[in-house]
Amino acid sequence: MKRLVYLSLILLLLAATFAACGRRRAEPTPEPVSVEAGLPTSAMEIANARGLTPEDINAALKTYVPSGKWDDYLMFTSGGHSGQLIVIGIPSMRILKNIAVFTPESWQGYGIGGSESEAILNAGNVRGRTIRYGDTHHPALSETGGDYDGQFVFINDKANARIAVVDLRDFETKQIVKDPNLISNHGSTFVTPNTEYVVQGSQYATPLGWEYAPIEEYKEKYRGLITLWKFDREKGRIDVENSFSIEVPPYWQDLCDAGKLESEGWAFCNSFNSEMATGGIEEGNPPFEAGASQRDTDYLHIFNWRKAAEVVAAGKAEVINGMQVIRMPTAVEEGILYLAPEPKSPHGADVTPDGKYIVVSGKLDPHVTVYSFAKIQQAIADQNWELDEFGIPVLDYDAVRHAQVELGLGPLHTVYDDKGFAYTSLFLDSAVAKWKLGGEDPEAYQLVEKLPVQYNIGHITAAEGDTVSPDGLYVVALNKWAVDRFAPVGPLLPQNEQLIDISGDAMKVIYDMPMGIGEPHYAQIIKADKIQAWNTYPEVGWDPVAQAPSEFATKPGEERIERNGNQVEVFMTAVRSHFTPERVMVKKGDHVIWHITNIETAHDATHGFQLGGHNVSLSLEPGETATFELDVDQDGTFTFYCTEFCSALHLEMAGYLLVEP
Ligand code: CUK
Ligand code: CUA
Repeated sequence: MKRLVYLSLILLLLAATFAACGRRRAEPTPEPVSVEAGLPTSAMEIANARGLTPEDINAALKTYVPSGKWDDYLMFTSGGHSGQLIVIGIPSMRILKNIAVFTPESWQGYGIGGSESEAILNAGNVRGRTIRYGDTHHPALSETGGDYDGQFVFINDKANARIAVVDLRDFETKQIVKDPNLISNHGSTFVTPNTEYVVQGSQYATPLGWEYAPIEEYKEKYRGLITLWKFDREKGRIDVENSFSIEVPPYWQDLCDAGKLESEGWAFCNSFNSEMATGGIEEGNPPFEAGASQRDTDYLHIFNWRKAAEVVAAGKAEVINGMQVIRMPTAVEEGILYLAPEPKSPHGADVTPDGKYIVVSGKLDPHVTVYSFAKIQQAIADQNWELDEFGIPVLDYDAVRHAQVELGLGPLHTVYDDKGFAYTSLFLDSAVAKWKLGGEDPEAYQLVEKLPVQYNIGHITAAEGDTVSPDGLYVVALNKWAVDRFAPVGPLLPQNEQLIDISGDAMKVIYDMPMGIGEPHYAQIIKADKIQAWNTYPEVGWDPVAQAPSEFATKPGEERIERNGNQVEVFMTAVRSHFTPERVMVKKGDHVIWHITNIETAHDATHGFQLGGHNVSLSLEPGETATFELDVDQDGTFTFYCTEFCSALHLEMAGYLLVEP
């Protein structure tokens, strides 16, 4: 508290001095009160020398986290087409970790050279083809009672319709699942309020299982799917067998959100090609951008996922490519699927914290449209609908639309704070719009303020923003263009993540953070103290892939090399500053299974392992046992060494792999 008073005092002093400077330079600096002499003056000197304005100083004081102090929040941001997931501290905006998900990563030894984590990536291969890239869009933190619980985070790969599970005990990817009926997804991932399901929506329609069908058969054969991946929290894995999909029309579904509180049990997805345009600019057809924007409205998809789960349990789903799929007629008959018109080319669908309203933004409409869940339920009860050409009830627009607010050009995504305000990204305006949620009174929904951002904001995210109780304080603008914001680094520019202080009456940008790792789409921000990550693995000899003791754990003194025919098994330990054994002798043609246990128990005593010429890289965190397999098909003399500078004798932590001809 004392510190705060002290800081605000400096701030006030500086602000006052600056204001004074602007007018008349000669004015004397105000006498510092109960502050160690000299400090404000030297801070002033620094500020002057660096040309900082009072606003800059304000921003710096709000975001500076001194050495040894921790951030209040962690943001999990998608790495876009880097295929990764990035952890950033807030308010410092420092990158804490780049979690390897769909792409191999050398530092973490993820997905490389016959390792166990390579098997995780291989589970995401597509029809036998090795896939080593991804396009991550929407991270979703696991929830309990509609609140982030800090246990897991899920993320999708849009390019290949895959979902990954990351365990927040060690911040490592544990599982990748591939939807057998989709080749791309987008409205993913979103969790139901107790993480019963991880929701995945499709985007570009294809025949189920992406088998060939002429594009002329688009309406008959092409489909979208909403997949509900069942999550087994105990095992920390998606339970594919108990997962299922709901077949939907080929309307190009977009973003989804799960209902909560009042609307728990339901989920909502946009769509943006209800025209069912099929492209073909090269043949004189309207291009997709025009063809998919002809109509004034598209469709909000409204699902009853609880009902859907019951229908699957009752055996009314059809198994397609090994996945349970509720076909459209069943979905209609059972009251699982409804549509509602929504303004032109919508993008975001975001449920309010109380679960009572769904906010939809039309990319080509300057308004956000607010739907009332109660009105949706009433329209369903009244059968106030018409059928679309697939026989799906389209609820009456006027009956379900609750309010509309004009915000500006290109509204995309909406997040919420704790004071009844919503924040919507405006892509074309390059701005964040803050507006008032009006509850039951449609007239009370009003635009409050617009803040320019740099530039072309896509998603926006808020502290604890997708929970039933957002925190306020911060939102982050995830901007697509950075043009003039940072020193030039060649034609490929980083994206710009801007931290915005929303604690006061007026929004303020207080930090620009270049994201030079990939394009962030969505991000979620969780209170840092909700995450109980391990410092070291629970016991020496731990298998992080199984999250259980490893059967290949090797104790000091039990290191050995066993030969069985041409199969050689190495049981190695790593400790500061040696591997045991240091010489591994094999013969050309051997198959080597190599286990290494880091027997350290000290916090941060990580060893790395790289073997020249063999595409092998491991990270061995304290307690970890890792395994890789190797076909030794070249004779020669090879070296391996520890890649973490773990001690003064780290360079000596090395060894030889000798392969006899
Ligand atoms: S999308 Cu990228 S800005 Cu995939 Cu959520 Cu809207
Ligand atoms: Cu172990 Cu360097």
